[in-house]
Amino acid sequence: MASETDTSRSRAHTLREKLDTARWTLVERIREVFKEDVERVLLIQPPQFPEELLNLKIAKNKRYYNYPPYGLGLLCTNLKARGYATQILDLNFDLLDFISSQAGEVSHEQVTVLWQERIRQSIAEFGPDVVGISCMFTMSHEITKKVVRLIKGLAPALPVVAGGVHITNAPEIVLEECPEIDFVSLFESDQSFCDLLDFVNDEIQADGLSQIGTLVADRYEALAERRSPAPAELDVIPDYLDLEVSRYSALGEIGSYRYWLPEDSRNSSVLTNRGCRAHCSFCSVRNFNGDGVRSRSIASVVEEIEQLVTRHRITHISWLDDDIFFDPDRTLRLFDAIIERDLGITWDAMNGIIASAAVVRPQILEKAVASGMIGANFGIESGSPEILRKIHKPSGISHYRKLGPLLRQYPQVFARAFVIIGFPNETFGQILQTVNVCQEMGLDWNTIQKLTPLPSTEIYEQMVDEGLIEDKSLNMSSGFTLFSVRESEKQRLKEKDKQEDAREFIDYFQRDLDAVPTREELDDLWLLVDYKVNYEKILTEQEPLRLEKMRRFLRDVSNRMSIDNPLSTLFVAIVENKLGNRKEAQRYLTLSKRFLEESRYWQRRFDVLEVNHLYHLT
Ligand code: B12
Ligand code: SF4
Repeated sequence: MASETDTSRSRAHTLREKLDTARWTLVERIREVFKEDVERVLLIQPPQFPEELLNLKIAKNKRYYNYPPYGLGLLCTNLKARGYATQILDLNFDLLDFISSQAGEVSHEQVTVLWQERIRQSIAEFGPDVVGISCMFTMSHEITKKVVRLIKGLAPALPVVAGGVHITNAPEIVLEECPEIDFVSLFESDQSFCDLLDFVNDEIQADGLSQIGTLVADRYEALAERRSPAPAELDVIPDYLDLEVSRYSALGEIGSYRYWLPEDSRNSSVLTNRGCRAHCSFCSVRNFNGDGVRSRSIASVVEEIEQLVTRHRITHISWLDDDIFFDPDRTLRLFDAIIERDLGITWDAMNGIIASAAVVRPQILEKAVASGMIGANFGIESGSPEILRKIHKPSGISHYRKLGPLLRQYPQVFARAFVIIGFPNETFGQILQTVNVCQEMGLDWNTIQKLTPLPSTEIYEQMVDEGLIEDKSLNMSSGFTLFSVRESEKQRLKEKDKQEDAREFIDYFQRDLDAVPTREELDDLWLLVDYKVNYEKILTEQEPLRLEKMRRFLRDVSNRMSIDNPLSTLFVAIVENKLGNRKEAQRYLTLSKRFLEESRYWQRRFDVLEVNHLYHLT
């Protein structure tokens, strides 16, 4: 009679023969890491700002992002359906809650102690069999590593799985830099993560494993074939367990239109489509979600909104979609369904609507507004046809020319453009074309960003080939914008750190337009573009609703986002003056003068922008 060991050896042998090498390697590694069955799953959302860059004043102003962890909520629903007990630890929420609850100053040390303590507490009290950690942004890379190391320090044998967009985009870098992570979960993991745990518990066979990677003897091994959730599997509503969904927007931003919403607005987010029809070369969405767009049923979307309204008293939704206007007929049906339910919500689309999608069927915008749209970003990126072609933007200048007048029919909507400068080999002249197109479109605001080459994107490869960035690196120290600090704020901080950096500022558009700006020049160019597309137009604006929009937006910039900024405060004064609020105008004018006197950086820029005379206009 064969012994038990013989039987299991022969079973292993048969399995080994049936599986390809990669799958077998993963199976062995899973058996090595998971010593016990899994019942309890702890899911962690790390802080969404690099700890060392945390600006406590901005946190107190509730200006950091604070979204309920949608992806983890979906995982919870699916895990619970398969019988697992789950807990979500949202460290981002906990930290912002802590900071805002303290009357006085909070130190960075206190913040660190707090998140570490929360993890300790959860592990001790909940007793997880596995920890799942989410990492969406490249700028959360370092803090994610710290969180994982703490967990492994506390419980070395506790398996740790990391998932999310950044993990998927750079799995090898993540594992190399943080080998304490046992497995990376790739792509949309709605089912694949549950499958992994089911496999550990012998509920499914090895061929059910997918989208998972690990390090074996320092080598990256993965089952990297994508198994995106099927359409029916998208009709899932996130289970936020006991998270205080109704308090999230009171502690930070959800969407970016707080200034355009009632003060007591309670915001949350909803996802209706996965993926995007386009393939812009700088964007990592296609790598993560795969080709094309998959839509959820409208009934499921509306049910989710209804639950948010009734359970959490949510009044405003920020769509998480990358391509919210995909499939015009479905989009119209969705907006009609929202109108029919009469839920009294407003909504925003802050991820960059495809401009061509908005102009080819103007009825979509009409229904969007009727169903509650109060704010939207449009992905414009550049005003140079050549750059738009190179980056495969799905819209062109002709669409942008139509978009401006179309949006002016809905003055109640705060419309913004996303603009990028610093594409590889982009000249000053091409950036000037962007300035001209933005001025012509005349949207309420233009959000300008310097290009960030994200791992796994076409532009990243291109820049590696051209020797502009380092391969297999996050290029974090190369001066790219990995974090949503306003560019002028970054420059100001640099100046503060290093007095001699208050270098000359010049109007680059008066120089050789065929030249390509250096990275340093791009920092200054950012301010110049910002001034030309956002501030200049205010000087001639007379329309009261547009001025009101500027008033609210600039007050938000001056009081909550940027610190001691004489430009935004000067323009608040100008707008207040135009609206007849003389006292407020005076107050902001005095503030602006004081900030200007204190900063050599700004004095140089004011000279070149020729704005000093504006102090006499109000
Ligand atoms: C909504 C959104 C935002 C929102 C809110 C994000 C949030 N906290 O929920 C806000 C406005 C804050 C935002 C801001 C930014 N964003 Co954004 N954003 C998105 C967007 C459009 C959708 C994200 C989302 O909620 N998806 C829906 C949920 C269901 O998916 P998910 O969370 O990824 O979860 C799934 C999987 O990832 C996985 N998973 C997730 N966690 C875990 C954990 C475990 C254990 C496992 C197993 C699996 C798993 O399973 C889930 C179910 O499938 C994505 C694009 C995209 N399609 O991902 C860009 C995206 C994430 N953003 C991006 C960028 C660049 C930014 C900004 C830097 C923009 C800027 N320059 O200012 C800022 C940075 C914010 C900051 N912290 O400073 C890039 C990120 C690239 C990168 N590597 O960093 C993306 C990919 C878009 C792009 N153009 O490439 N963003
Ligand atoms: S349209 Fe937006 S989401 Fe789609 S690929 Fe381009 S940048 Fe990414």
